[in-house]
Amino acid sequence: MFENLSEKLDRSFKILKGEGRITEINVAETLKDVRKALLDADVNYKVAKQFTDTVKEKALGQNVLSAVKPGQLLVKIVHDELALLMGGTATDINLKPTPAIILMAGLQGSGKTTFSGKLAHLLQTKRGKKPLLVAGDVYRPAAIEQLHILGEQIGIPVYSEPENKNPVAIAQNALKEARLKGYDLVIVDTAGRLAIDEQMMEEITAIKKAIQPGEILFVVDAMTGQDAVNTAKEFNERLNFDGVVLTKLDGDTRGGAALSIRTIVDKPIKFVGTGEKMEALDVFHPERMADRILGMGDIVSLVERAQEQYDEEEAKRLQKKIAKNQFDFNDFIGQIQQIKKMGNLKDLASMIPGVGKAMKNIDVDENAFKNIEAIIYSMTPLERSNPAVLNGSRRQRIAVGSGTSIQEVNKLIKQFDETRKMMRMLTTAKPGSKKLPSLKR
Ligand SMILES: Nc1nc2c(ncn2[C@@H]2O[C@H](COP(=O)(O)OP(=O)(O)O)[C@@H](O)[C@H]2O)c(=O)[nH]1
Ligand SMILES: [Mg+2]
Repeated sequence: MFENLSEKLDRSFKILKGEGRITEINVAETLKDVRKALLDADVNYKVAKQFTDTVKEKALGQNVLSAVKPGQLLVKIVHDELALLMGGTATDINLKPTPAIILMAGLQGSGKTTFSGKLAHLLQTKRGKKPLLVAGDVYRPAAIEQLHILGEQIGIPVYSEPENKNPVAIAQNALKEARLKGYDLVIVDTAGRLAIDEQMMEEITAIKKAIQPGEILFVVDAMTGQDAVNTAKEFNERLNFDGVVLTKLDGDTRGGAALSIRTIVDKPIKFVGTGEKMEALDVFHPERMADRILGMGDIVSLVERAQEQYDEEEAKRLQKKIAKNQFDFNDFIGQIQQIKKMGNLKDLASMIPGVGKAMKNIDVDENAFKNIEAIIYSMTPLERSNPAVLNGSRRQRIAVGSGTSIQEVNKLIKQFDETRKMMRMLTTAKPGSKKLPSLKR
């Protein structure tokens, strides 16, 4: 995400690196490149011009301190302006009154249904809400089904009336149901068309009027670039929505939409979707996004996401097992699942400063775990908890069962043994003791 833009910005700052002072001439040169980088990233041209004008003004007004190089100073100014452009600080959603009502709006395929599920999941797990999802897309039976499947996955009930073709009535009925059964949050998914049309606008306006949502979120596919900005504008004129959700930021997007939407419609971006999984949702932080665009890496998000998935109790339990040399294949597969839960590996790695660029041309094999998992799943419970029993004939059986080869099975077991040994040394050794292996960095 944003790789193109950060690379280009990086290059334009290089022009300034050797310079001792920010002058009208060298800043103009650099900013011309910055503006071009923004335009290439699909940022609206007016927004790009306004942006570089502001940066220039600020840069020239600064006394360059001797400790700070002009290039660094300009990066800082650009960073702060980028964050401002995207809204400055994070904006929360309105969860009042009870039940709070959130209405989704957006074109077909923008990710409304997926996001409805993700948001319900997030608010249930993080904010202790009791949500009810409402299937308001009545035109395609598959749409109702899709929401039911998501609801099941995350354990959240879905209200639908497959025979009813009136989304306004369905939304009202859902609200009654929520009041009756004590749900404190109602998330209404709606239908979208492929392009903006009058009937769709009237329908969603009618739903808005009937249920008076405290929060209307406009969902938009970040990959649609400039079009995203135009659609946002039209929806905003009709609905006066409260916030924007940018989906598919995990894709090959140039990211310009994130930079322009805020300025054009003057509504905050509140969430970003970064994958198809229900966990792939981030609260939008303008500051952090600016860091990321400029290649500083989004360490804070990374740490938060990792912490969320990592259970401390589990860690303690594992540590004990390791110390007693009881770490087995069950624990091993548990660890693999933890890593997988954290989402797309490349995406995670790209949040680490410096790694984003290095990873650009490397394909992280998401299937790397597939064979390992297949092998472990082909083991009997006894074998998983007592790897020592894995003799030749057992290994042969596992290879056949998992569709791998005996070599692969042997390799995995060998690696497992070595990892186990290493972990044990690391957890049981006292600092300074001879048992501690020297780790070369
Ligand atoms: N990669 C990726 N795919 C997404 C994301 N959000 C939604 N999708 C996919 O985009 C497609 C359309 O999403 P859907 O929720 O059905 O859109 P709707 O028509 O607006 O309800 C589905 O295949 C989703 O799995 C996202 O953040 N990242
Ligand atoms: Mg849908």
